Amino acid sequence: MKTVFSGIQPTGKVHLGNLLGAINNWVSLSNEESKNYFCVVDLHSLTTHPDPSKMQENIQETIKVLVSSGINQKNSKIYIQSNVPEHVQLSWILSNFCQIGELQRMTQFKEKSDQLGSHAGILTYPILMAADILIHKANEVPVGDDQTQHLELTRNIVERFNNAYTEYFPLPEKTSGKAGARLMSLRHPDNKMSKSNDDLNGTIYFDDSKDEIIKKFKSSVTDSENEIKFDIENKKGISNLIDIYSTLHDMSHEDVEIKFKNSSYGEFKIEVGETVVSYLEPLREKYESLSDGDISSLIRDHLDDVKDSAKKTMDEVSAIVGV
Ligand code: AQP
Repeated sequence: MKTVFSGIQPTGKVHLGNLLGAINNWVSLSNEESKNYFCVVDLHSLTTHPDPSKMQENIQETIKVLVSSGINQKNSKIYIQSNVPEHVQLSWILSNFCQIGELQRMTQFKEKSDQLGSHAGILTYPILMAADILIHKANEVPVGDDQTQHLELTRNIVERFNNAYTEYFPLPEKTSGKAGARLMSLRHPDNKMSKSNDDLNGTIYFDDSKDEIIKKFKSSVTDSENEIKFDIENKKGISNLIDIYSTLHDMSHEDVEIKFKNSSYGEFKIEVGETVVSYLEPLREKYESLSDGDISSLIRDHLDDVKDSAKKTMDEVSAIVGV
């Protein structure tokens, strides 16, 4: 049976990119024959120096969204990274199988160190991510396209560790949804949609109201033509809208182009906005029905299994490396 791991940072409100690029895929996998670990990676989020007074609220809110999205909890564990210290222990061991040059070449390191200053946490973050995946010996990692490089690095670490000792860790594979793997900002379609975008109008948050969503789509940046055509090089804005619409209607880009052949950009933007409103509505209703008590008891219920799995790996790895 395959083991799946994926994580999300509690750095702010969950957005449409997180949902279509990652969480929807988690929901599908949770209905398959697999053992799944979905983790709120609070230790990762420290790399951006978040406000400590907001941390617990963000963690609760993120877990509530995961539950509301419909993850099947029969075979899935949802937990908080810092509750399982084995992640950090394993990260230290794995750091001995990773080159400094590799870390410096990571696109996210270059981008984030420009924004935040290049502290060691931003550099070594991908090693902690490798430990997140390997602490449960996961072989499948459903993440958005922005994580491709980090997954490759994890695979390099696995190969080096296994060559040095014994074939212990599986080689994890990345899986992404067909579309929606990289949603772009509605205002700045060169940049990915993100929790921490400066321009809040570029991001659709899970709890945006209907009016806010329609307004954001109406003011989305497109181009000076009026042809609804998927062209990621020359028409980034409209391609992003086609991607969102096609993902939510399970249609190909070509079928979306045909359907809206005679529509204006303005009409199409409203259609995409309404599609997103209908998609988010049940999620928000479920979210509002959950209490903080529901989330606390879920965390308690899931934690024992997670700790057992992490401890088993850490005991075995300790024996392999001789500590
Ligand atoms: N725009 C996106 N399109 C598709 N997938 C995305 N993901 C993030 N943004 C997009 C995927 O969501 C999962 C959780 O991401 P994360 O919160 O751990 O980290 P992130 O990639 O740094 O997300 P944000 O929202 O952009 O946060 P900030 O602003 O804090 O950096 C991952 O699988 C990611 O691929």
